[in-house]
Amino acid sequence: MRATAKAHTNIALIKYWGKRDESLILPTNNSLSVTLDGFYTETTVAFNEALKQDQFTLDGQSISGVQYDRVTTFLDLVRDVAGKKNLYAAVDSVNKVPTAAGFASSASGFAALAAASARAIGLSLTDQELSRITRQGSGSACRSIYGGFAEWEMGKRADGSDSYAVPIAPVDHWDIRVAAVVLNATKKKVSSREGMKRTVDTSPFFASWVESNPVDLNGIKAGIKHRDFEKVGEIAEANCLKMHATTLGANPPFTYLQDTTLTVMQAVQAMRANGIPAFFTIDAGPNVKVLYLPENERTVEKTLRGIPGVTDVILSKSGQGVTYL
Ligand code: 2P0
Repeated sequence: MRATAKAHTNIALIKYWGKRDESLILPTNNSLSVTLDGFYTETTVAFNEALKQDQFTLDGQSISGVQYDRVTTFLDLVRDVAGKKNLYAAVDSVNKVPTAAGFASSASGFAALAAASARAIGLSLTDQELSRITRQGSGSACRSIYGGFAEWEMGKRADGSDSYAVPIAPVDHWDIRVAAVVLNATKKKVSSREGMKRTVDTSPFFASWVESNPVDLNGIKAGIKHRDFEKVGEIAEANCLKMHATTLGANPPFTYLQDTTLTVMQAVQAMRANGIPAFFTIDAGPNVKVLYLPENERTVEKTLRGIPGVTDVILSKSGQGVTYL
């Protein structure tokens, strides 16, 4: 009745931006990511008949409120699948995702929680089944089940049974690197959940965002297959810019890009002009992630550290999928 799982966070190269069903967490487009070895969550789940409710500690602190509610709502789902309605759990999570780096810890967090809780309650799930359940904790988490590159297939069905991630290429297929650029920036005002919703509901650019997705997706999959870094980088950077463009058309309009974000974007493009292949991608926040190849690591790190407003640069390789400890 007890299991421990480790899951890494991931960075989307083709972004998930928009839901067609908010409670089941069903997206309006496929997305594709690379799992990162530098950032992870380890979670132990112990179901215990003596417990009257779930307990949740994160980095040794007892958690209540919205974060606790998201965990218990997710465990209800696992209990439901296992047919063990009133069996509560003690959940103990340790997060190795520095919040300053601007990665959503919800991806590694829900992937580790899903894997540990499913195993602890005695469910034996395929990766696809695990990914489908994980999706209902947090959308991007469903891609963290796999190492290397993974694609979340949006699915068509209203019940979400065909919406889960699948592996695209394992971690040893291609050694591409990601630098997380930490910026001197202000806290974001619009959460990704709220930002996504506002964009879907009000942005006239949203329809074209969805429409242009299959071309980006097919192009990047071909690029990954042939280890074509320029192609993958160009598509990832353009896809990220399209996502951010949708927010400017929302009502009320908003953007996650800050002045320091733009400075880093321009520095990355200047590196390219100087012959160093490097490309940026940005999630629902001000921080920038830079894609590069191992042979350029020193130059890329040095250049990024020299940009005004950059407070840290954290380098990562691509990482493994879920493991059990
Ligand atoms: C992604 N993001 O594909 C995109 C790119 C942000 C920008 O997934 O509501 O925390 O839990 O499904 O997964 C952030 O949203 O949202 C996200 P929910 P999530 O990585």
